[in-house]
Amino acid sequence: MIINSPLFREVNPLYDEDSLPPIGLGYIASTLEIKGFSVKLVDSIADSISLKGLQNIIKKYNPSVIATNIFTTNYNLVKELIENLEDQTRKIVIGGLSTRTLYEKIFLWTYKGEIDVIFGDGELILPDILKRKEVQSPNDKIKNRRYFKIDTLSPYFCKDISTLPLNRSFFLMSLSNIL
Ligand code: B12
Repeated sequence: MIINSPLFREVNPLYDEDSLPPIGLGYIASTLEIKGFSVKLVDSIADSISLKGLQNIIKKYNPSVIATNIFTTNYNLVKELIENLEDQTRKIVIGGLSTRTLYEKIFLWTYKGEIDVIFGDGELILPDILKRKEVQSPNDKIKNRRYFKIDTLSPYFCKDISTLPLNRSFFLMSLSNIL
């Protein structure tokens, strides 16, 4: 399950900005799908899903892996979501540009299971991480926490985004399809 993380705890009726599709998460979902993984993209922003709503969706689908973005602005919400997961054996992957500065804090989350943090392009490394066949060593690690930096030297760096698959139907999912 790939999650565009919520910005608010509750549904905020005053938040009326148009949402744009999370294109980076779409690239990740598309590559995983092509590699044979069963993928669901849950967009908490487009579908105005509260933290509680998201917890219910996770419970319903019971995914073995949760991959979510994180922003400096919703760090505490994502931390709360992950730390309070009932099943703490799921693999968690956290990505997004702010992970470069947040990863050491994420390493300290009380979640009992594995957490991998990825800074930079996620679509090429994630399938290998899920198959446990990464060809790049973590840039940092402690116990069951690892941090990968995908920079221009990484084998997982996407040199030309135009050559990568993007299945836009991932963006059409609305709440009625999820619940
Ligand atoms: C376009 C854009 C938006 C658009 C569309 C966002 C969207 N839904 O995708 C809008 C205007 C809606 C937006 C909103 C916000 N944005 Co914005 N946005 C951008 C911008 C300009 C480009 C992002 C983009 O599309 N890149 C191209 C795609 C292909 O790459 P990508 O998204 O980075 O994703 C790749 C990697 O980062 C990585 N990755 C990303 N997420 C994940 C998750 C996992 C699990 C993994 C493994 C990897 C991974 O893999 C992806 C594929 O390679 C960036 C700045 C930038 N130059 O990148 C800021 C930026 C990402 N946004 C930022 C922020 C803060 C926000 C908001 C939280 C602001 C707010 N308070 O409302 C919201 C979040 C809304 C949301 N969750 O959708 C910050 C994030 C840094 C931070 N402070 O945490 C940035 C870096 C701008 C900045 N410098 O402040 N944003």
